[in-house]
Amino acid sequence: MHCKIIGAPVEVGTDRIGCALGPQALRAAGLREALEALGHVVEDLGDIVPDAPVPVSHPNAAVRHLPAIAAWTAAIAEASFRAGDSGFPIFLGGDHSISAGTLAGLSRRAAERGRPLFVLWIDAHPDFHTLDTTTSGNLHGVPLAYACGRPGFAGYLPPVEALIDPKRVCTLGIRSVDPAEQAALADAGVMTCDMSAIDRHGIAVLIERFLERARRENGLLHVSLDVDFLDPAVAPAVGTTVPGGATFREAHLAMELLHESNLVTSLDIVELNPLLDDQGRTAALMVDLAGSLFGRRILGRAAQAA
Ligand SMILES: [Mn+2]
Repeated sequence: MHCKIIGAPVEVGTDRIGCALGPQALRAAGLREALEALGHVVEDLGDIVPDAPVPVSHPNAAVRHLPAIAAWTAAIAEASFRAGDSGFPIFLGGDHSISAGTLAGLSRRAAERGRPLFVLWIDAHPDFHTLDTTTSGNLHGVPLAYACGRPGFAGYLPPVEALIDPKRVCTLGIRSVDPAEQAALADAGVMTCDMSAIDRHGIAVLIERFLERARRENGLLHVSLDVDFLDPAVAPAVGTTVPGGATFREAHLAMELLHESNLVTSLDIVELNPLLDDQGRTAALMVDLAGSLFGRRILGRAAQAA
């Protein structure tokens, strides 16, 4: 695999500083080395630089940093479209607002290639607010709604050239949903696997169900991995901790299944806030999870029980 590492040091989608240090922390934790040790070719394309923001305001007075997010979204979408032509782009956040850009760029590329884009959104939150429904005003809560063409983004964020079909989206690990988002998710037909579903059925069954659909439609699959999917006890370096998250093994199993599927074509790693980390252990865990997604096994395949 030819991996392309692309940094998107965005933190204005949140209400605290730190996420802009995420790309450097993931690099320092050895992301490149981990992927190279698995036999992949790794190219680090550096960090995306946005154009200067253009002033714009929104009637929802809660909305924060809209001009900066619009500038970042345009720059990230362009970089994602370009990177999506070959190899496997890995986008390092940055807060989850970066995925407004990665989804827009990758869906445009998928449309050009004549393939449907599936999205596995691994997160404590669905990030399915619109500019009108957000009450926090933090725009890391809107990227999935934006890329799926929910109303109210036109004129504020760059137009999405190829909208993502929400029926090709699965949110996994959800445990904090606002009422407006819940209604919108149901209306849009997003497949939603909350923590309760993971407890009841096991994470493997849920993931396989979604992968089967992507396989049937010959889809490309983008994985957007938010640190807060994990339980804060194992991944403390995130500003939006929610108790009751995925365990270390559930997260690795998810990555192993995704690797085995051979369907994943791009990845976001988002919301790592190194200022909140405990001696770099969350950064190291995210690099380990990337290792599992790219083929690391506990034992060699031949040594495993069938
Ligand atoms: Mn998120």
